[in-house]
Amino acid sequence: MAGEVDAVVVGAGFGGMYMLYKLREAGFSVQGFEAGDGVGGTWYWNRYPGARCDVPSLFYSYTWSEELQKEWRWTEKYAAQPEILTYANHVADRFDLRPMIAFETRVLSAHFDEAADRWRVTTDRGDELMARFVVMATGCLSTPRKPPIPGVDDFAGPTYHTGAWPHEGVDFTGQRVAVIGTGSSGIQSIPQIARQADHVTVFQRTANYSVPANNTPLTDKDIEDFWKMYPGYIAMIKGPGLGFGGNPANALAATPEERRQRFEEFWGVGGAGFLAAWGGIITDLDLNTEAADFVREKIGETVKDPDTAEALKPYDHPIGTKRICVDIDYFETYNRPNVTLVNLKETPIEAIEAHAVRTSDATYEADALVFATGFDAMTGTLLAIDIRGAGGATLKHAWAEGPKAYLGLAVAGLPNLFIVTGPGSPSVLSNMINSIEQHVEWIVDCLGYMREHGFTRIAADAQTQEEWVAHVRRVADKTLFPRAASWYMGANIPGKPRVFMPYIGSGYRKKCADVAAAGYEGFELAKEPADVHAA
Ligand code: N01
Repeated sequence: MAGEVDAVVVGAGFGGMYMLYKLREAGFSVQGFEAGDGVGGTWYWNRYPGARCDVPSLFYSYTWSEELQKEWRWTEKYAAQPEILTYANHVADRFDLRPMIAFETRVLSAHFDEAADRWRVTTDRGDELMARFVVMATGCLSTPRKPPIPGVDDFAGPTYHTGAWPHEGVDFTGQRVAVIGTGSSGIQSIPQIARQADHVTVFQRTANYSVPANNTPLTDKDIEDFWKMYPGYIAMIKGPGLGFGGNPANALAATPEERRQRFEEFWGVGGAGFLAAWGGIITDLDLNTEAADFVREKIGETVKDPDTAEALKPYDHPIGTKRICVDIDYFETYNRPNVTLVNLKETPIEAIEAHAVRTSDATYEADALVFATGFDAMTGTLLAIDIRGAGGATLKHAWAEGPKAYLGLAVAGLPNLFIVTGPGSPSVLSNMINSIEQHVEWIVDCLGYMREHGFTRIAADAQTQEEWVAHVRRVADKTLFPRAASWYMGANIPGKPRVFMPYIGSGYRKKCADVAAAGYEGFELAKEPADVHAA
């Protein structure tokens, strides 16, 4: 493919699909590229057993088409991956998005041609396309990562990564399976694998907090109730933007019994909402410790073997500072006779061998190996593309000390390039669908404004970007988040700069709207390559 379009959109997950739709509706010519052979992004790749949404599905749906909302019927409170992928396919068909997407095509580079104010985009299929704008809808968790364990490629049997699971599924019947990693993906898949396999050995480096999903089928009454509160929900998500944190005053004014009572109530409801039992869990260490103690108690009550229970209790980070997990029968699974927990804090993995995982004190034979070891989050996928902006400046260089993006939407030095839910925006600590919609709408409005006013170039101002990045850090530093070695901090990748990446302050949407209303304050706009002026 060659030629020119107004915009290239990279990725056909929920961000890319809506971006393509909105750009087409606004009259822009657009080409999408997607590495997979279908739409759905994270829900296309993460097909591991037990993969399921941890946001209630009624709220994990696009809101931009009320007809779509009304005609789609989720079957469970937390939909499983196949149902979410079916939804993504339904959207692609209903809105005729597929003709705009080149599937099984990976974007390799995007170089900005300053003389033409256009990007030259190339792919692994030899495409070379010119585009005024590039939108990276590449997802926050889309580069799966295998850890650099000695012998990692020496295993003789099949190996799988939860983030790139075979489409045809995996039958573990009769097998001894080793699972490395106990984040959300491990916690969701281990119970399912244990039901099928002969034996499962779980290699846990960091114990994790997990709350039962208490998943249920969705009833007509649930749907009716949803529609009753829908206007309020829409008003909330279109409002100024909620922050992440909250004030512990109410919790601290309550008695310990009252606090516990509320933890019980929220535990009973289930899901990540447990962290909202009291405002301030994520900012006040004493309150956080009470919540963490409560979860540790629950683990102790559930897991019968006391040593296993103790090993499963997280002590090394405040609750919520790593993504809280939502599970179905996770801790119960350790009561099965065919499941063994290996605590890597006591006996670290030394090597992977042809038929086993060897730790400092034992060798665990395995027929199959599952890596539930996460992603190079938020930056890995973008940095894998050779992105060169004005003056040949590379994204790699710009982000050498950690990701910097104004509002998480644009990077100084990379004109006319936008990121959907990039670092410095609420992204992974918000409902992703809501945040995607807000970014897509902001970007399309921006392109419309430029078209209307004859601008051909927009770039984030470097100083304004620095101030935003500092603000993002200051807000995070007021919470307990930086205390965890989490992927939010880049801590899961050796050598990755430790920067807290999502924005957790309040008023984010209002800030974006104010920036736009002021003629894109903090951005430089130009009509000709030579005519750059601050907005
Ligand atoms: O990945 P993770 P994930 N040796 O990075 C361990 C979203 N998601 O795929 O913590 C041994 O959280 C690592 O140990 P440690 C969600 O946002 C959502 O599970 O680094 N172990 C950890 O236990 C989530 O947060 C859903 O000490 C090693 C695990 O691997 C994000 O995706 C479902 C290791 C990685 O956990 C990522 O989740 C699934 C090593 N060398 C995912 N290296 C929903 O429910 C790493 N580990 C919607």
